[in-house]
Amino acid sequence: MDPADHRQLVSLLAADLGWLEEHCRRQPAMGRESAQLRLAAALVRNVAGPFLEGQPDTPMHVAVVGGAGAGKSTVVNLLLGAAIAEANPQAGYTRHPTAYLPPSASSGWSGHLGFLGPLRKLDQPARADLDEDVYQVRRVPGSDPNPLGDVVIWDCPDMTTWAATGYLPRLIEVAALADVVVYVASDERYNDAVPTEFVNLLIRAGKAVVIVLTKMPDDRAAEIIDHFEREVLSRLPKNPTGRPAIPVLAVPHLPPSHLADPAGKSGVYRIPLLNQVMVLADPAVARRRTVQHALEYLSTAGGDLLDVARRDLAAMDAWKALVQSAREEFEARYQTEFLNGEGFRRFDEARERLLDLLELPGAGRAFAMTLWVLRAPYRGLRSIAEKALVRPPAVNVGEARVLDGAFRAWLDKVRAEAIHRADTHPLWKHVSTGFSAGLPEAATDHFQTLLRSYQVSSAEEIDGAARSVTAGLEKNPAALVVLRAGKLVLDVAAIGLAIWAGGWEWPTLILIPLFVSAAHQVVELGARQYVEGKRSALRSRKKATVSQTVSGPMADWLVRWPATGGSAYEKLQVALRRVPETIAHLKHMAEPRLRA
Ligand SMILES: Nc1nc2c(ncn2[C@@H]2O[C@H](COP(=O)(O)OP(=O)(O)OP(=O)(O)O)[C@@H](O)[C@H]2O)c(=O)[nH]1
Ligand SMILES: [Mg+2]
Repeated sequence: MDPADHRQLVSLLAADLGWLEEHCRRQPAMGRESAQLRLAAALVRNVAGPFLEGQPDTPMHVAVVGGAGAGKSTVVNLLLGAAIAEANPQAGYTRHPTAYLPPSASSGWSGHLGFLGPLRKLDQPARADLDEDVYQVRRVPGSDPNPLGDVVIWDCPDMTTWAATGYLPRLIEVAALADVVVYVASDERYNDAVPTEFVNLLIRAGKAVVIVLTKMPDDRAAEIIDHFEREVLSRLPKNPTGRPAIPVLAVPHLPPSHLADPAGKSGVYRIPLLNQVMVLADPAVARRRTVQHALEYLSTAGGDLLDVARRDLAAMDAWKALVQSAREEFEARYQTEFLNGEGFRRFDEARERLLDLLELPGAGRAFAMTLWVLRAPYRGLRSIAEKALVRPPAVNVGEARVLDGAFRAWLDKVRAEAIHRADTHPLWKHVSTGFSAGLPEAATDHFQTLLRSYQVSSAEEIDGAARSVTAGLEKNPAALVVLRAGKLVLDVAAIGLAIWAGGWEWPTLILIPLFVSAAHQVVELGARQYVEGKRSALRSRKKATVSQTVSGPMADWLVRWPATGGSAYEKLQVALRRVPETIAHLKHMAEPRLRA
């Protein structure tokens, strides 16, 4: 394994999760989700990273967590066997994590790149209430080795709210690192919702947990443990097989003299606690379990973690739907305002050409001319009738103007809707701000580019379609001969019919032009039908072309707009795609070592 590989993956994943957390924190009521993302990033930094880096399996990290004033620092003292951690009556006193190193504990475990994320190691001891993104390491004086062996015991700030600011991220950083979490709850507040949700999250994340209930009267310890198991533990996530069971211990309310002497007078509570922690912190298995559970959690909770983006994704879908519905209106407007009214004059010319083509060439020309002369009264009458009946063609405003107008309406619609929804989600805010900061100009530029290339191909398309009215026949002399012969037969039959009807009398002189004109009318009708078919095919084709080359790409451009230009939504999409991939990759890298 190339060390650069896993380092890169670890920092990429931690950064993506960190970015999602930051994004999540900017939205109201997402504290729980941001904490969850912080935990995931911290598992990557503090568990997966050091493991892939080949760090030794010890020291074991034991983190003591719980609600404000629950007795965490007191429990740390029990674990250390010395009253060293600052227990203070002011609830929420401990503000940053402190690592206590028993005399036997190894050092040098904090050098790993990215270790504890943003927390800086203090060089000098400081008071536990120093409220900064720091941690300190204190060596426990004396020479007695701790019964837990090579262990680091972490005293942590409390867990009272999901508001993802202040010291909660510091606590999460250390909880992620821990091989064993000791969760402390005082008798009066042991089912407080937020600390319970927190321990729930840690259990789901695969942490080995010991629960310590504190400060109850001695004689109620058993009853309170029982109650806790029934009311709280039973609602915590079911322990998947292979996971350690969750022991519950009681440390009743102790007199100050006992608090001051954890190894001696409080020994009766200290020993069971050490025993439980010792089982879970067995160096032969504990670290491997920590790593394995962390990776399992990351890969199974991947979907949950990305759930924080669900509102963003829903907003993106709504934006997409809006753009698409405005696009449909654009296309409908093009249809009614342009296509339906546009006659495509080139087709009228094409029809004339088609009729010309059907006339006899060469020697037949004289016959055709004679018929043309015979039809003169009919042409005269028809032109008078047409002038009287046919309305002048509707004024056609031109395709480009219709498209321009429809596009402006499209933009107006999405602008109005974005402003209307601006308060419902940051995406709408982003779009509505965009409308006064260059979005309409950029969109119009893009539209004009699409329109220009469409117009070039469109002129060619109309020409081609009009040409195709006669091109087929011109290239097919056999068919042309058949059609001309057909027309000749029709004309001759009309003359024959006129002579048959009128005999060799003077009315025949009227009947012949009449019948010849009627025959021509039939041919014209056929030609008209044929050309109309071509014309309406061109309309549908133009509609499809506008959709494919103008409105479709324009809609894509608008849909993508919020996720471009380095916006949050662009990063969001990258992170959503990359996080599951990177988790899978890291897991894959760790597996051979976990099996070894
Ligand atoms: N008398 C007595 N006081 C206790 C006992 N356990 C904790 N306390 C006191 O309760 C207060 C809070 O205990 P801590 O151990 O500081 O609690 P914590 O969880 O570390 O509190 P924060 O760090 O402020 O969140 C301190 O004044 C302790 O001395 C106990 O068993 N008996
Ligand atoms: Mg404390």
